[in-house]
Amino acid sequence: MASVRLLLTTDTHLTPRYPNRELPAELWERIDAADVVVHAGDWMDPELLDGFERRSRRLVACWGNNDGDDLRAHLPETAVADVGGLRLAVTHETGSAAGRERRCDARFGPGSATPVDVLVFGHSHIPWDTTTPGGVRLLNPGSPTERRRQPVCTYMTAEIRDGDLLDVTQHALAPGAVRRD
Ligand SMILES: [Mn+2]
Repeated sequence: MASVRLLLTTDTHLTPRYPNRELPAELWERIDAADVVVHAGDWMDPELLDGFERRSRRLVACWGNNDGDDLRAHLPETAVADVGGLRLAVTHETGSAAGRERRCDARFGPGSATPVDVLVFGHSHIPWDTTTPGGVRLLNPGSPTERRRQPVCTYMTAEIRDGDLLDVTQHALAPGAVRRD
């Protein structure tokens, strides 16, 4: 059966405020290798979306609270797609960690208006991987450029085989791989 390689990222925060910041080469290599690329918003630089669209075989993406009108004109607040037999949603914000699973079940769980198997989100820059009581896998890949209080910058890969989400892996970027200023 077909397998689908996923690259998950969010909160790339490329902004003129940090003119030397760029997306780590390792992440571009993962984007090139993926069947489906997911970005959960806060791109900030519209040119980065152009780059993702050029280099991704398939892109599933949304805008974040720091994205301007140009990005919002090209992306939804929440994207939903069928990927490898799974229903996948991507949205930027899910609120605070407390109560996240309950809120995500209400929005995306069984019986909701938009039931999905997997929800990719961002905003906190804190990696997250849990499954709600309703069975929705919640994944925040963390930021590849702006780690804030986390020890390292991160992204995630996963694979869908026979309709199952497998091999969900959080990758730490080496400090030298990230130009942050
Ligand atoms: Mn944000």
